Amino acid sequence: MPAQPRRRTAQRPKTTESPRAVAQETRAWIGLGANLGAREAALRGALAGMAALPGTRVLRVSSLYRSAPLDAGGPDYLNAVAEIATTLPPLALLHALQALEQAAGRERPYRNAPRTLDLDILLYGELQLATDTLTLPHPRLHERAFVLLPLAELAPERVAPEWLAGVAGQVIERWGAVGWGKDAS
Ligand code: A4P
Ligand code: MG
Repeated sequence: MPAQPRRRTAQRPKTTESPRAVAQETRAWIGLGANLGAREAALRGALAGMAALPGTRVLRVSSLYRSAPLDAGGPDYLNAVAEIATTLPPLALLHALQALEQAAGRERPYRNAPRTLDLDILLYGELQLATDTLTLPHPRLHERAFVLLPLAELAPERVAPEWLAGVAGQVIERWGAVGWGKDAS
């Protein structure tokens, strides 16, 4: 019987790296608010801070909105929403956002106290979660014009028309662009 030609097995490309799982990016929407100090600068600083988080990109930012504090006291708020893509898991993202709040001088003397910076995770993909430290979607998302209007600019499919109708009585003013990223002058 004639000798069979030896079959060559395909060579794997040589690599010095070990195989690694590629972390999946999740789209998330972050609510930004400030009603103490240099409010616009704090929001711009927070956007830069988020863009510098590991595995995180700031994709889009809504307009700025100005409104009186809802269920709270103090000066008027400036609010906006940022759409991010991140490989950080939800709790790591929350802790990273809280570190940015601290760096902006956030103090928590009492609930809903005026603040130099508030960063809330409004939506983390489609995730639904209810733990002591993190609730997703954000539990008061649907009740607030200062969240729904900027969120509807970026992700109208995530904002039910009846929620918008429910906040139609809340006085809020579109204040302009945040002036961050390509919109910065
Ligand atoms: N927490 C649970 N779920 C989340 C989430 N999805 N994102 C926990 C962020 N945090 C979440 O938050 C208290 C705790 O909520 C955190 O420790 C976290 O484990 P906080 O920021 O420390 O305290 P807070 O600000 O008193 O609570 P929160 O939930 O941020 O307050 P709200 O309900 O957002 O209300 N009026 C206007 N016009 N604009 C505003 O931005 N903001 C508030 C604050 C009231 N009125 C306002 C505005
Ligand atoms: Mg908060």
